[in-house]
Amino acid sequence: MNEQESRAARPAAVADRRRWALAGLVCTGVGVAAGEFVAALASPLLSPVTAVGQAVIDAMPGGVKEWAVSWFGTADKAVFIVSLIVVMAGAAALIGLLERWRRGLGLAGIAVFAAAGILAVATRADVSTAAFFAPVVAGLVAAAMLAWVAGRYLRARRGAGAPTGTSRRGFLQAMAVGAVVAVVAAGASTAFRNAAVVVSGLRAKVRLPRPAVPAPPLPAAASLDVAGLTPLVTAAGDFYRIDTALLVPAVDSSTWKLTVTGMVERTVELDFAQLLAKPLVEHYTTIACVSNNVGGNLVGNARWLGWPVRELLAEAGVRPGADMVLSTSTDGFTAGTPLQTLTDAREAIIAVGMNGAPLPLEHGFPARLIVPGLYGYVSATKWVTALKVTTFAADQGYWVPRGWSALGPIKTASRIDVPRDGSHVPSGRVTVAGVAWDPGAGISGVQVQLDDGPWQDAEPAAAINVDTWVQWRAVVTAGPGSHRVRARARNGAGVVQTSAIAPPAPDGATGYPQIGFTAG
Ligand SMILES: Nc1nc2c(c(=O)[nH]1)N[C@H]1C(S)=C(S)[C@@H](COP(=O)(O)O)O[C@H]1N2
Ligand SMILES: [Mo]
Repeated sequence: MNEQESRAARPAAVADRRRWALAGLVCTGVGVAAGEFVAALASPLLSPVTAVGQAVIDAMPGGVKEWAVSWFGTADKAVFIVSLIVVMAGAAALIGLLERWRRGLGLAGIAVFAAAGILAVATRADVSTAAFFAPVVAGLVAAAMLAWVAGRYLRARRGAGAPTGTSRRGFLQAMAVGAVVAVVAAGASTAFRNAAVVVSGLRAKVRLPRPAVPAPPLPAAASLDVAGLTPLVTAAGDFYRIDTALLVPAVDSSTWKLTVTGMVERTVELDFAQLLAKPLVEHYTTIACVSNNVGGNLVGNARWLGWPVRELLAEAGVRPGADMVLSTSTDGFTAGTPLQTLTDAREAIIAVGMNGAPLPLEHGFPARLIVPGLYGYVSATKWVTALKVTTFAADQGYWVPRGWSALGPIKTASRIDVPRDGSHVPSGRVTVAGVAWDPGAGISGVQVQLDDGPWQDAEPAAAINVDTWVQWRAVVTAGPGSHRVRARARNGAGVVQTSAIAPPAPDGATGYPQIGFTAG
């Protein structure tokens, strides 16, 4: 190498290093933005980057925090966030340089980044498991992009000596596109998360009124003491969630309105404060999803607080000829509910409370419908904003043109929770327990069958009311070996659930639930 070459090589090496640093920055940035976006979808109140920041703050010795406050005063948070971004950007550029130095080393750096994200997320309270995907997605996206960019760059350099002309332009274009993608994804997740934070703040301020008609206290005899049995009342955090919303709608309760239109004497409009001021009833109702398989867990029981739909419809004055109410959510979901189920004696309500708290965002804050006896897809509209009194001939709910039945009464069903399917238990007397439901009709009995033996009566617990599931238990005698247990419920009208096996579509699965276990 002569004088001239080495002088030319030095700036080329600097430019090369700069490019690798830029690649590290952009690839990591795209990964982090992708992770933020996934987190916003999965768990709107969780931001992995914020979690990392929070973890750093939590880990800081008190002295450092005081020093920061004394130096920066109320700007300490802003200073901290800027420092965090600078440090992260530095680390990201370093990742690019590491990759330049030794292929794979930058990828290892990304893995360290992702691991830090996972640790930070894990330290946050009440985080859904889905939130753990975010740092993983961030790491995979960043690593894939860096590997791709590095591969292309090296190939271009090998082909054309130093990357000049088209290959350099291509590289810069890729970096520009990556930067735009990162900014858009980060912006979208931030905007969405801010909305969720604002609405969560509104929700936290809601003071639910005392019910005009409280639910009677739970009968002590309604809960059986069997380990592994589904709790009588499902905690909001354990309640199944089904909806078509990609992002949990963040509905501002201060501007929310419910309007009643269609075949009515007068249009009625109700805001959240007016709804809370109505005489509210409290009622335990078990709701179920039509997609629930036999033995599945898309069913839950909660204490709902709300205003009877029949009262609202009476204010509007339903005109003759109507037979359906089409409810619409902010996200465009609709459900077609038979008018009669909203006007008869059952507690069909515009619910604002779930187990004593305002509805969680995921379950329809600020208001949703709950109609005892109907599958959710034809009745339980979350984030509900409009009721249109209409006819089945004129309108269809969201799932009907997609192949599901226009009418969706919940079918008599039972589930075996204990023993767990596939478990091993001591032989002899084996406790079998589960839940059974037929909202509207109630449950009058449950039977179980061990292998091909006779059906024997189980002991149902006391019912809360006809709209909720009941727990039940039985004792079977099982010798050593493998066994099968089936169950069947009898509803309040004396009708036993059908043994005919049917899939969920178009109007709900049927068949006896069955589990297998070994004894010995
Ligand atoms: N806005 C809206 N409401 C909806 C749905 C939906 O997709 N969007 N799904 C319905 C279905 S299919 C069911 S089973 C219930 C589930 O209510 P949960 O998520 O509170 O358990 O909500 C109903 N309400
Ligand atoms: Mo559903």
